[in-house]
Amino acid sequence: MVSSPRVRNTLTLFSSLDCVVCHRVRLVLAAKGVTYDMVAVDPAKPPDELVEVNPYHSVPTLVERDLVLYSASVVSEYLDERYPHPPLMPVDPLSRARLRLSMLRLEHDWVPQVQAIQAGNKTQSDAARKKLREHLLATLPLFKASKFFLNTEMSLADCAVAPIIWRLPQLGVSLPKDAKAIEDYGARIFRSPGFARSLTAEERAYRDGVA
Ligand SMILES: N[C@@H](CCC(=O)N[C@@H](CS)C(=O)NCC(=O)O)C(=O)O
Repeated sequence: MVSSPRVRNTLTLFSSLDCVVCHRVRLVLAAKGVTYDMVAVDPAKPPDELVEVNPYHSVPTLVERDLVLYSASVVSEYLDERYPHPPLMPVDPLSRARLRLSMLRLEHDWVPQVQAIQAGNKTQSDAARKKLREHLLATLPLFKASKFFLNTEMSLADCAVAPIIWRLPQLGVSLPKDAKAIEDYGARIFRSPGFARSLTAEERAYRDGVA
């Protein structure tokens, strides 16, 4: 949860107000109930304080005293270890490896489509919309198979998947009726108090009144 500006937290998150990757980290923080200060960043104009600490100037970037972390996967895994409750990774190596691989696939295959829809020209965004829809439909059996993504409990993978599902109406990606399992999955996550806390006002507006 983002705290009042007068209270200085030990954690500072440089985050865009509507980026799917930043939302992933905000959801981890919210699921853990961790308070932090958020510095809102326009990725096209990174502020000097971010440029000084992150060679890639990218968001999300987490700062905790002398520690500076970037890349959503690095930040998310650190937060899960630093704040162990509730755990957002299973304990057995096989399940952990599966979830890590699924998050990698998401970063490589899904996130670029989201970003292309938001930033590309019409041809690029139409092609990205089609690809994202194909990825989602190819993954339908996984959404049907368990309550959360590849797991019985909420995990870091859900923190990566749910921000994408949340954005589908805004991205103009519509799914067929037989893909209802994807919207049902989203609804389960969107109902959690952590999800509502993870949203910026800009993101809340994508599905007004839902979280
Ligand atoms: N691989 C990075 C990608 C994050 C990302 O794409 N961030 C965008 C904003 S949505 C950004 O900071 N772009 C500006 C830049 O990379 O210079 C991560 O996981 O954190």
